[in-house]
Amino acid sequence: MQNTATPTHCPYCALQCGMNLTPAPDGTVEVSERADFPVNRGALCGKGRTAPAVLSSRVRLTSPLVRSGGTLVPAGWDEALDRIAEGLSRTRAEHGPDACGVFGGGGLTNEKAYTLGKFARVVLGTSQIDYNGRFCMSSAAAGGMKAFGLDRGLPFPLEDIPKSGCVILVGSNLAETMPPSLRFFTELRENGGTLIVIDPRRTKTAEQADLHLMPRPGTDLALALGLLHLVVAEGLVDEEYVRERTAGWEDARAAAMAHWPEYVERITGVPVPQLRETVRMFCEPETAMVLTARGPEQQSKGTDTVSAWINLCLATGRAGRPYSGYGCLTGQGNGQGGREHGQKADQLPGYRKLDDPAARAHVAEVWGVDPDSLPGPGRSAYELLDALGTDIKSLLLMGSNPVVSAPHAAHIEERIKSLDFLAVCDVVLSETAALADVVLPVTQWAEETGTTTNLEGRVLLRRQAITAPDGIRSDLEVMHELADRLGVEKGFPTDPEEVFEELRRASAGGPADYSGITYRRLAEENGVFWPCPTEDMVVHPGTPRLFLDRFATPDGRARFVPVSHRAIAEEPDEEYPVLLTTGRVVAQYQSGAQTRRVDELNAAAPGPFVELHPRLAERLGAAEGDPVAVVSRRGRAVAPARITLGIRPDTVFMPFHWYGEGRANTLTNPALDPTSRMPEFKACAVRVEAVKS
Ligand SMILES: Nc1nc2c(c(=O)[nH]1)N[C@H]1C(S)=C(S)[C@@H](COP(=O)(O)OP(=O)(O)OC[C@H]3O[C@@H](n4cnc5c(=O)[nH]c(N)nc54)[C@H](O)[C@@H]3O)O[C@H]1N2
Ligand SMILES: Nc1nc2c(c(=O)[nH]1)N[C@H]1C(S)=C(S)[C@@H](COP(=O)(O)OP(=O)(O)OC[C@H]3O[C@@H](n4cnc5c(=O)[nH]c(N)nc54)[C@H](O)[C@@H]3O)O[C@H]1N2
Ligand code: SF4
Ligand SMILES: [Mo]
Repeated sequence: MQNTATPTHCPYCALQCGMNLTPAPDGTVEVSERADFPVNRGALCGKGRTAPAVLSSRVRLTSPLVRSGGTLVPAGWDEALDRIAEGLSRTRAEHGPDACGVFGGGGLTNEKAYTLGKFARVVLGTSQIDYNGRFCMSSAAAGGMKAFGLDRGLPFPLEDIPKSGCVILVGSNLAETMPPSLRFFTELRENGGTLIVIDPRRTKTAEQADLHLMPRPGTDLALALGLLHLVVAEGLVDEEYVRERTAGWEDARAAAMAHWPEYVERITGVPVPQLRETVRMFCEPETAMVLTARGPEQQSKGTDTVSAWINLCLATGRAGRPYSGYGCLTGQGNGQGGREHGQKADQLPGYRKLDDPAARAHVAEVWGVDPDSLPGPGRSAYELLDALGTDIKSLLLMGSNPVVSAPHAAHIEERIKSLDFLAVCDVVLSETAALADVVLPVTQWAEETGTTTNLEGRVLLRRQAITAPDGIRSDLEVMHELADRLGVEKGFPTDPEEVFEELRRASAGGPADYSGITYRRLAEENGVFWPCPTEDMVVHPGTPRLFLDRFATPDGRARFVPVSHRAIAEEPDEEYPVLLTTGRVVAQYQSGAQTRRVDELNAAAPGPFVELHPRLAERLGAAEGDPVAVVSRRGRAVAPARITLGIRPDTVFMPFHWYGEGRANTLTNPALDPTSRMPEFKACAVRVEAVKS
């Protein structure tokens, strides 16, 4: 590698901030500002700035590990790969292909996600593949598909936000989860637009808002319905737009009208005057947006909740028009692309459906297999993890740490331990990798090339900047070697560009069409927005803005979906009187597998905590920093109290980045949304107890 700066992108969240990497003589790599990338214009959060720390061999895996006499010991690559091939073959021979499971991640590049889906279906012949994106944005994806016929997180670039008249941010704490994006909202307000934040906590994001609504966790559906009721009652429906560009209004209107403002106030705790003020601020300007994130989506009614917010946008003519629309703030580095190319249980590349005969025929042809050989849709992420040790006997895991991040995590940990065989590819020895029979050390962002698709639907090229230490191989090499050992010698290239060329063909003509995108274009342009089909003689410019002429439904109209309020799966009662909600802090990422290995980040966010209101703290007799126990029907977690007026008195909050006694997911409820199969991370019933020391 040369000693010059390589322009590339951050390994972590869905902003995919641009950065330059320069190798230093001591083998480390330096991050510097890359001002030409419009999403972050050089700005980085602490995680992005310190990401090179995880490249250091001090914290990472540098050799394959195999279990021997109960402990993991270093081994050679051939032995480790042979063990995995044997483990998977034995399961397949004894219990059939569906007894082999595969679990992926939204942090994997498009090339890896594509290859993992192909590996499951072509090499293992299993239907049992899903990934952690199911825990992330599956409700927004389902809601977007129903209404617009297409799921792309944001239908417009972030740079459109400052040009809008009003933005409602529902359950996003982007000041902590995507800090450089805060700039767009600051500019919005400087331009005279308004920001409304809906969050049960007064977060750093809420502090920026013109209006902050603090609903009870799990009541966003009722809130959106109440707002739509007021829109109708106050004569603010855009009748012409509804007539010209939508279908299904009457049923959605009737459902919303049952949600009187006073009734909604009782459910949500948001006073009627605030509901009226929200409607006024949203409807007065020419243009307005609603953006949702995990707050309203990670609920057992997340899909209906997203539908309710979309209905509000449609009734007011705020979708498919410039500087207006509904969007979801996708989370993981490749949260968007990771859900498009086939690691999801029901899906084939290009966002095609696995149960669509034409889609099967197209992809089977690209893969050179018989369409009938492709398995059908499999289980969703939580259901797959819950079936480990019973129906699923062996698991190949790449890009997730479910022992920390899955709901009802103690149960999932037991399920994982009961497997006949577990193989994990990771860059560090995560808590889940520590349970494996074989662990393979793989290359990371700065050591490999690949594409990701950011929250705007912008496909980006992450470039290799340094060479990986000896003894480490890429995920693509691992899949190539395993395919070979399992009798499939062709079709699993190790060169990412070769994989991308195949992905282009597999996605051609599908909803997420990448066929007009090449590595060369990505290197020259600052990303290309899909859909980008191949066209004769002309270069397709990509599609930064969707739906301006028509929605992606057969008749071009958006669909209203009639929805009604329903309770969370586990309402508080006498025994468990408090609501627990969970989320993130700025200095840690996800299960913490990577960021807990960075000193600077650990100093900023050393461990879990329980955020609670002074009134609740007083009832417990707990002072700031005292350990408190949070107990749900699934388990007990203990962490220091963090007392703040910035949370509802009926709610406690825990970040989920840690393992051990403070693991938030010991408590969470795996109740699933019926459509998206998203677990209810954002609301469950608990009691809080003082811990005597
Ligand atoms: N620092 C950091 N940044 C990250 C990540 C990380 O782990 N750490 N992860 C990335 C990923 S994968 C994702 S998905 C995104 C997530 O990004 P966000 O969605 O912004 O993150 P969360 O903290 O999970 O949830 C956002 C807010 O929802 C609120 N909330 C809780 N319950 C409810 C509710 O019932 N209704 C409403 N309206 N709000 C509620 C919480 O108080 C919280 O402030 O962040 C990405 N960026
Ligand atoms: N209570 C609660 N739980 C939650 C959430 C919540 O809000 N509350 N949010 C949920 C959400 S939105 C998400 S996205 C999930 C995320 O939770 P996880 O799925 O656990 O995500 P990560 O911690 O990012 O795990 C990624 C793992 O893959 C490794 N890795 C990174 N890059 C690569 C690579 O290129 N190849 C391979 N093989 N490995 C790699 C990392 O080291 C790490 O061990 O958590 C969910 N869990
Ligand atoms: S905001 Fe996200 S993409 Fe940007 S530097 Fe931070 S973690 Fe990386
Ligand atoms: Mo996520």
